[in-house]
Amino acid sequence: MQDYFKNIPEIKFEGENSDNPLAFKFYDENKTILGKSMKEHFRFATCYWHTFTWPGLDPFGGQTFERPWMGNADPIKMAEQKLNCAFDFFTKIKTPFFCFHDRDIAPEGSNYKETQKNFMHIIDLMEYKIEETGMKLLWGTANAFSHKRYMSGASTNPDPEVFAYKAAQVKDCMDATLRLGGQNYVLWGGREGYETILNTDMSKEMDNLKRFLELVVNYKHKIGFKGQILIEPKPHEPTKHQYDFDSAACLAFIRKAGLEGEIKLNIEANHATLSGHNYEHEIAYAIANDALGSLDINRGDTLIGWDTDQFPNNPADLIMAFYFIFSNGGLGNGGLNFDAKIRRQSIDPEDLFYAHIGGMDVCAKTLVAVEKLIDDNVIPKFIKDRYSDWDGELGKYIHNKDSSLDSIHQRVIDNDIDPKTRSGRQEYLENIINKYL
Ligand code: XUL
Ligand code: CO
Repeated sequence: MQDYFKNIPEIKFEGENSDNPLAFKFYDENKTILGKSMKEHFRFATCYWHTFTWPGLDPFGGQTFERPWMGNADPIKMAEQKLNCAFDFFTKIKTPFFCFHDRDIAPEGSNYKETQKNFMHIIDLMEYKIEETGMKLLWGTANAFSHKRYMSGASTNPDPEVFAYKAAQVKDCMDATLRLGGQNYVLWGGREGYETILNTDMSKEMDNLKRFLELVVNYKHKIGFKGQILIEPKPHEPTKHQYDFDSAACLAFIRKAGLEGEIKLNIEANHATLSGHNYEHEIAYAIANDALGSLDINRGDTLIGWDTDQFPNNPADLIMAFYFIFSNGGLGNGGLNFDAKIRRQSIDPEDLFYAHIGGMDVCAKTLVAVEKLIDDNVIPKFIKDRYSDWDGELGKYIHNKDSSLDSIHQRVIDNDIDPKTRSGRQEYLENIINKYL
């Protein structure tokens, strides 16, 4: 049953000079860096959907992967086999965590009751697997976007029955996440948006989405789930206008719903770039608003305008993102989930390992650079100095609650204030960053 990965050994750290493609060159899980082991810092997770469920389709072609659990046999048997192979993979690649959608792990039945039965059957087996292997669940989530019932939205559907169906799904998935010791619960609004305003009541949809989030938060407290509830920004794809566009849009929504402090963000690299930002912007924005929950790590392709979900492969893309995270207390309850898929031509079992090894090594390499960046204190000091006048008399005066637009106006005149321009030193700073890469 677990034969699919039988030719792959447990992946070990062999160091930079190793030529073994099935070994880590930089990710040494026990290496201490910035006061903690790499394993504790990253909290890597393998994702079930891209790694075990996605069959290799693209818009022009079907399945390219021939996994034993993707055959035509009994769907429950297939799900069981997938579970066994997934845990075999987890224990060999040694990501301490994994993540799943309800529909990744178990098939839909002919009605909701049967779907629930299928799901609970796999959750029972998964609970046993977790005990046996010591793997941990970083987060669970419900897939409320693939089935055609969700084509016009899930909690933002014009039909309340669709809202109710999603609510049922999320309740089961939150219960399962709690039972499996999951540390977070994620809501990605895959179809929470719209295609055309011609058929859309945006204010009603946003109101229903708000109601949905309230129900989730209330239920979290009811069942005593101590993990974080996270929403995952993405600007478009599948819908044209998604309500959870980017960190800023999500935070505005969370605040309007009065759920600040209750919901944080799961930020994904490729979603950031699709929204016209980069990963570090989205992360820094979340940190500045005390809303960083967890990260989906991957990369897009600058020549392709959709969510290619590739594995990260360049420390230059990650260094500032990691700098913000690790100089602000790290990932906490969150982790780094590889929401990334191998290319559809990478059809062999080894390819799944090469991808994860590469991703984990790139993160490790970047963290080593970030440690030096933090220790050398050149860039942090530059930024601090750049704003240091705010600690001076004028800066304090502006923030004094007794100051006003007209009193500041008076100061400009009285003190003959005439600001001198100062260089932002971008190229100088870019050269410094290059030193660490
Ligand atoms: C889709 C995406 C999802 C979420 C979980 O782009 O990122 O896989 O991470 O639903
Ligand atoms: Co994601």
